[in-house]
Amino acid sequence: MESKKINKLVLASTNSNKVKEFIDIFSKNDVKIIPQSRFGIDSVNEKHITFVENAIEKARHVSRLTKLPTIAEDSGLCVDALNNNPGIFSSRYSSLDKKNCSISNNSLLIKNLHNIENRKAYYISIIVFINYPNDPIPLISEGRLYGKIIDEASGNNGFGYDPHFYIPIFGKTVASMTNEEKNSISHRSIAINKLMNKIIYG
Ligand code: ITT
Repeated sequence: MESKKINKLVLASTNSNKVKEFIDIFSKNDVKIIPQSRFGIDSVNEKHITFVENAIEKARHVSRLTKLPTIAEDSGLCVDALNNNPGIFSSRYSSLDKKNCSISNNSLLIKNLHNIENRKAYYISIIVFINYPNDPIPLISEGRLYGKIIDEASGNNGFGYDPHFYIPIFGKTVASMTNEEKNSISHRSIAINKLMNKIIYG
């Protein structure tokens, strides 16, 4: 099978925590990640109703401005008892105008789960790769991490919902994991590894 060598990729994301995880995970594949901030590009409105459409929109926006092949991710927390919410609204759960208010997002999540026994949830990451803005065949990959939501925050690592997201097989929250532990099981690393296979061998 013929394989393609890639050593750099532009990442359409303005979330510095996410960017760091992408840099770490891709470095294992010897790929350097160049975030959109390096080109002074602002974020685009996430106006769609699916993760995949939002991810494509982010990638197109950055590829249009950089004229380079680009990857983007739309991710979120899907909670069983909340009809898979916050889902695509994960970064704006407590306020539609503000992204990444982790403290208020987490308080709202715990409030909405008050007296609810079913705490099953998963993180989902959808990553797309496009060669150029109007690429009709984006490569798309998905990763999930299953766990449950706990009321009491625990751990100082990670970001977003990590202090309340408990992974039974690890016996701790994602925020209590080291970066290496999180990257060994995360939705993001699963999606990135699948995407790398598609880019290299697809
Ligand atoms: P970009 O669009 O610029 O990449 P963003 O943070 O807005 O940044 P998303 O729209 O994909 O990205 O929203 C993802 C949100 O889902 C994120 O802000 C967290 O609230 C949550 N989330 C996703 N992955 C997570 C993780 O690994 N740990 C904690 N929370 C996560």
